[in-house]
Amino acid sequence: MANTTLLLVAIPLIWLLWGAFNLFTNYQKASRLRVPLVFAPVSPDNPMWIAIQTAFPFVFQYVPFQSIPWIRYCRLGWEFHDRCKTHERLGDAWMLVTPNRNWLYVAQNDAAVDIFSRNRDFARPVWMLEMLNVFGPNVSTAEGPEWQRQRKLTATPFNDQKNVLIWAEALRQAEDMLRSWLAYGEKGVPSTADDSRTLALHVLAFAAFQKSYPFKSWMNQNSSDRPTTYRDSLAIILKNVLIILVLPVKAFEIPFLPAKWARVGWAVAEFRRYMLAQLAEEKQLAAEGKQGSGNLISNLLRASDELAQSGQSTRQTGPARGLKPLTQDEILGNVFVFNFAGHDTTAISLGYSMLLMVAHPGVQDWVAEELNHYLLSDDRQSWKYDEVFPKLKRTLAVLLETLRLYNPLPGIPKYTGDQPQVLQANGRDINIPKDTLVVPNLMALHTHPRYWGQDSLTWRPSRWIETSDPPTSTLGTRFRTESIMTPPKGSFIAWSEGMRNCPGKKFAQVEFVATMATVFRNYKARPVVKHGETLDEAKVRVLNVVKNSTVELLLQMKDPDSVAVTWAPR
Ligand code: HEM
Ligand SMILES: *[C@@H]1O[C@H](CO)[C@@H](O)[C@H](O)[C@H]1NC(C)=O
Ligand SMILES: *[C@@H]1O[C@H](CO)[C@@H](O)[C@H](O)[C@H]1NC(C)=O
Ligand SMILES: CC(=O)N[C@H]1CO[C@H](CO)[C@@H](O)[C@@H]1O
Repeated sequence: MANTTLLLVAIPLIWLLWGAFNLFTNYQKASRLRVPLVFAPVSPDNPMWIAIQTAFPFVFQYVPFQSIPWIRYCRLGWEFHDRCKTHERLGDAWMLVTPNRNWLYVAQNDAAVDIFSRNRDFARPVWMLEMLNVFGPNVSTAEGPEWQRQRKLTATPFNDQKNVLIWAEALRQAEDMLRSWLAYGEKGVPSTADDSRTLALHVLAFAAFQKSYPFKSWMNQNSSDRPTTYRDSLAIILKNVLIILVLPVKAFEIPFLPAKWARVGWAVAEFRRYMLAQLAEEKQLAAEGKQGSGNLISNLLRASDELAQSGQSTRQTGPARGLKPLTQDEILGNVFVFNFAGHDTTAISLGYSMLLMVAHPGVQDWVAEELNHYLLSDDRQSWKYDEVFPKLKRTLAVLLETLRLYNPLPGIPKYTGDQPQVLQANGRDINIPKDTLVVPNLMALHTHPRYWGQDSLTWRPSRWIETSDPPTSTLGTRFRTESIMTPPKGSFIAWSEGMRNCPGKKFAQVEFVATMATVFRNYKARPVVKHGETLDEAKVRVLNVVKNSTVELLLQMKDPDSVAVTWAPR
């Protein structure tokens, strides 16, 4: 008994001492950099700490993280709440000293560009993403030559022909979504953010497997049913992704689990089964010398086979010459990562943008002006991707502005690995030791008044549009001269920069613009006012719901369903 008590005291004590010792060692390393230092008792990437925060969020609701500097920076997603405050206080580069590793935060655009372009010096900290290997290795978790190979072999699904398909499917899904929204009438749509998720899921399912699902079908789901379609399994997997990533897959196969958990296991199994079946079918087609179905698996398989073969037989200079074809696990791993990387990011951008538009009717009018100028026919079939998409700049500006302030990823950390590096920031060379995280601070870069002016915290899509025309000119000529403004390089990094940027950037833009165009061309949205509330108060409330966000894996609103939205013809 006494022994147990002793152990109960000794273990945490040793753990604390060990932490304090490491913190001290890291402090000594950090002080050599001669940048301002900030201390944190736990590293923000400590898996145990992340698990505690996600499992017991209510405990942390009452901790005033913001007002206690000592723990402020341990909080998952502190970057979102901090914006550029710490950088304004401490300068363009400062270091977070933790018991685990030191993190150098940088908010200078040139330094950020430098970090992204030196992708060997500042590599992706793969251990943070290792969990993503549930379905096999993948382009996102690989590093070095292995990543290069995978990136080349997986580039095919992102060519411009695919965008035509994405455009058409997004238009179709958005039309369905709009129809279901109109049916709510004065009562208002209670699920704007959820519906945006469904839309993103369906567009992705179409891009991956050319399966088109009716928008409504998801709502009549019975939550204890076994998922039977690719879409359903994917939806369950994405909803429970954190837990799937943390637990081994076998954990879901234990008998007598609660239905909710068993369902996750079924979904994982079904998703794998579906992908394997597709793969077998594609291999069969390829063996018979037939054309592939054109879906994601077919693209990956054929890209890897063709490129690999052409590399072996003819000694030409193609980019993928002599590359080892993707293995089965790698194909599955990549399909999963594409779904994972492409779903929540797009869904979040759509959800936030929708509610921000609801809170800003002026922006709705401004976007509708453009839509009505360029989209003359009500028939969506006539909205051709290559004709229309490049013209809808105001609509695209809504996405850019949302990503500027509400970026789904809180940061894009890089890592010096086993070599020290020199980086120019704070007006001098900083010698960064090995084993240090170097983070271009996305939120700070996106909100710094130096790049975005005094109203940098205001959501104002028109800041992205520049025009050479005097304001007195007619709408027609004004639209012709409007173009998307290019911010200082490195000050907007929503899709990252350099070699390792996001391959799905155009995909996301096409999907977003198609959706917004469908929804806002002929209709206006406003919040349903609560009892005793004015419309202006309701708009402020919506804005507060948007601002009331946290980061779990990605940014999310705490309570998006508290906003009901009614749609009416304009
Ligand atoms: C608004 C939507 C999106 C945003 C903001 C976004 C952002 C990003 C960022 C910042 C990265 C780099 C992450 C890092 O270096 O740690 C990334 C990587 C990636 N994204 Fe996206 N993304 C979006 C949509 C998509 C879509 C639609 C797809 C696919 C359909 C996609 C597929 C990927 C993949 C595969 C990677 C890993 C690339 C590599 O490691 O070489 N993303 N994304
Ligand atoms: C869902 O399915 C279960 C069993 O299949 C059934 O008992 C239940 O009534 C269904 N619920 C709904 C809402 O259909
Ligand atoms: C944010 O949302 C949570 C969850 O709905 C709520 O409890 C909290 O009061 C909200 N905070 C603010 C500042 O509105
Ligand atoms: C974290 C990591 O690198 N995971 C896997 C990524 O892919 C490579 C090669 O395909 C594997 O060796 C890694 O285990």
